[in-house]
Amino acid sequence: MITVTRPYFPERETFDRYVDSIFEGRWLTNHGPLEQELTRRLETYLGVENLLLVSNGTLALQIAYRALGIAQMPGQYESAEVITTPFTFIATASSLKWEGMQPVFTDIDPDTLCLDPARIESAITPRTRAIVPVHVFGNACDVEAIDALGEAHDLKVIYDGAHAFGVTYRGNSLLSHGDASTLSFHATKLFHSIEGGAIIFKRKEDLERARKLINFGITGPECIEELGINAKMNEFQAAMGLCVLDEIEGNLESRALVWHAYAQALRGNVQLQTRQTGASLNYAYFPIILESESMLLEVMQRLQQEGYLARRYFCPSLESLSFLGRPAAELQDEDVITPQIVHSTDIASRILCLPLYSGLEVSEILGAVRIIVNRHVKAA
Ligand code: T4K
Repeated sequence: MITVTRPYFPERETFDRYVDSIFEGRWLTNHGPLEQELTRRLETYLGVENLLLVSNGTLALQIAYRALGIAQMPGQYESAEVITTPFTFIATASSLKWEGMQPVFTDIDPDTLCLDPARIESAITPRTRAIVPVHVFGNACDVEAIDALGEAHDLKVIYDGAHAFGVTYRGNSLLSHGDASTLSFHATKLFHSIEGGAIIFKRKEDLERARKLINFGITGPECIEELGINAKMNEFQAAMGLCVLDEIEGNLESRALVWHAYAQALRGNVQLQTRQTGASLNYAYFPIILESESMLLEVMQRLQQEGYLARRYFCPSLESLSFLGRPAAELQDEDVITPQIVHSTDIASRILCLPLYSGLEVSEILGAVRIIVNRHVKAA
C-alpha cells in the first residue's frame, strides 16, 4: 500500500554514531549535548534566532501560549478568546481549549486555504487575546496583514508552522513572523525527530521564560520559580533530528520530484491550493480539491482499490466539533460573536491529500494520477 506519508529513515550508521555518543556520555535528557547541537544547527538551517526544542508540536503551541501570557488571566481564565482557523489539524484548536481558552473560528480564504485576514477584525472582542493562524500545508499565511492586525489590536500572534519547516517568505524565514511560530517534528513530517517540536520566539525574554516552563519552572537545584510542565526533548529524539537534518537536501529533492510530477499532471484538471506569492515550497503535502464530496469519495475508493491511501486532511472543519464550542453559560452572552464558516466547511468536504514522501518514485504515482484525471474527464 502506498500511504499518504512515510517517515524518513536516515542512514542507520549515522544514527548509530549519534547513539554511541549518547552511551559514551551517559546523558539522556534535560538539555543534553545533542539537544544543544540540534538547536544550534536548526537556527542556522532555518535562519532564525530564539529557537526552543520541545517534545512535540502540540506542547510547542501550549508552551508558546503560556510563555506569551495569553493562557493566564486570573478571573477571566475561561473567557479568553483566541481567533484561529477551522481548517487545520485538531491540535491547533484543542491546544487552546486544553489551556482554558476559547477558540473563535473565522473563515479561510478558499484559494490559499489559510485564515482570511479580512474576516479577523470583526471577530475581535474585548476578550480576544491572540490570533493563531496556520501555514496550512506549508503555504504562507498573509503574514503582513495578520501581524499588522495583531499590532493594531494589541493581540499576540502565534503562527502554527507545523507544516512550514524551511519555508522562506520574501527571502527570510517565514517562521520569524509573529510573537512566536511553532513547528512539529512528528515522524510523519518532512523533518522529524520521531516526536518533537520547536518554538521560535521573536523576543529572547519569551524564550527564556519558555525554557523554564518546559522544565517544571525549575531554575536551579533548589529553585522552582513558577508553575511549569515537562516538555523537554530527549537525546534520542535529538539524535534522530540531527541525522534527518544531515540528509535534508536529498529528502527535499526526492519530494520535489513527486510534487512537481503531480502538479504538472493535475494542474487544470483539479483545483490546487493557490500558493502565496513570495513564499518558497517545502513539498510537505499535495492536496487536491475535488468538485464534490461524492466525487472525492469515489476517487478515494478507486485509489484504495489500486493501492493508494490518500487522506482527508483536514476533515471535519473544526467549528463542527461541539467539544471545542463555548460553555453553555457564555452562549447567552450578547457580546459573543459567532462568525459564519462557509469556505472551510466546503473545502474540508472535498479535499484530499495524495501520497507524498521521500523515496516515492514518480512512476509509482502515475496510477493515482490516471485515476484522478480519468474521473475528472468523465465528469466534465
Ligand atoms: N498543528 C498542525 C497544523 C499539525 O498538522 C500537527 C500535527 C500539530 C499541530 C501537532 O503536532 P504534533 O504534536 O503531532 O507534533 C498525523 C501526525 O500524527 C500529526 O503530527 C500531524 N499534524 C497530522 C497532520 O498527521 P495522523 O492521525 O494522520 O497520523 P497517522 O498515524 O494516521 O499517520 C499517517 C500515515 O503515516 C499513515 O497512513 C501511515 C504513515 N506512518 C505513520 C507513522 C506514525 C508510517 O508509515 N509510520 C509511522 O511510524 O496524524
